[in-house]
Amino acid sequence: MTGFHSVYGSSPEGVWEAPGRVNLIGEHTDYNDGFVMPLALPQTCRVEAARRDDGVLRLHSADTSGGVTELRVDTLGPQSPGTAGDRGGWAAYPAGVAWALRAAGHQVGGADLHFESSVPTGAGLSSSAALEVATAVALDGLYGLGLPPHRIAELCRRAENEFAGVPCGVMDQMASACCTEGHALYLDTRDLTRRQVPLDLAAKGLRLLVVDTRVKHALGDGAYAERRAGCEAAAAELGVPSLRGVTPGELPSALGRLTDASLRPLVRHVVTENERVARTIRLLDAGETHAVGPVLTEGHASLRDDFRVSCPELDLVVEASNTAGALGARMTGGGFGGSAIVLVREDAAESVAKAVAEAFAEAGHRAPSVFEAVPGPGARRVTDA
Ligand code: GAF
Repeated sequence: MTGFHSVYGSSPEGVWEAPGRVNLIGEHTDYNDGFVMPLALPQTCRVEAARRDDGVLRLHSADTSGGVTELRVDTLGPQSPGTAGDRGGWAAYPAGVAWALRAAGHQVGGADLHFESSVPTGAGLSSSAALEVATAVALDGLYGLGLPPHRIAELCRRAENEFAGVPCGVMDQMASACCTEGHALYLDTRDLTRRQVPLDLAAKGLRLLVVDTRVKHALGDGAYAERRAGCEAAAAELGVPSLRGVTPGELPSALGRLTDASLRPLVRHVVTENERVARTIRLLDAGETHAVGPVLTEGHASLRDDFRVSCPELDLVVEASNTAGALGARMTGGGFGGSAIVLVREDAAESVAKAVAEAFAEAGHRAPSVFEAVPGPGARRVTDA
């Protein structure tokens, strides 16, 4: 018996899946119209779903206690009390997606949805985006909307911003909806132009490790929003629509023009990070994947020292990995906890992972969880039932 059947007493019409992600490079650039390069993880949010004709949306997750959340789709709204739009709990994400689809004029009615996710939560691996995108592709399938993946991503981002109240950029939803197996997604977040970049690490004798520090992060808290507001204030003072409008060559003069000194490191990070994405794509196109390592480490230093979104555990992953012979490492995602990625030669993967675990034990930190990231596919229908 499927989870859906045991909750709702009937069979689902279909099963859909959407992955979590890690971002190779391009951090805190997406809300500055910049460049990012995420890849989809094998861990996914899976949803079994069936259409309902009475306008009722029922939501159930195997990963949380609390039973079934029941809502009417025609009463959903970011501000309506008593709906999931009260911003409490996981159900705000799928409910927000139903709201965003309807707000965009798509004919979406009721549904029964049962979720089960293998994407760790609070680990900076986009469990929320996976939940949103899984909901969107399921509703798209149930109601025959035929939306393209990038449109799914945009609507999911709207749900997260306006319904769940998290001021994120579009990277995570685009990664979950648009990534393809064996590739990183090189994305210009200003106009969503993108390219699938082959990333066959094994063929190069390399591995990409994900180290989840198990320090929980929450994007909803003030620090992410503060960084975003700082970037917007700097862009306004510099007279550009976003920090994307500042080129590396213009950086020194831009920094000099900012009257609020606390904004300078934010600008420096965003401008240099966009340049690191450009360098990374050049290296990957030239087949020099191993040379991406130092770019990752440089990006980490910028996130730690200029953007100030790292934490001691993430810094320790980077330091211990590099000391043990990794090619490079950096925090990935929003920061303030969560995960780091480590690029390593295959024959050093085990010793590097061991060195990180030992460094954590010595520092008195909880043991991290380490796994390998192999670029997986984006959101998809898995089966009819
Ligand atoms: C989080 C956000 F959701 C993304 O939009 C992005 O800003 C990222 O942090 C930082 O690059 O994952």
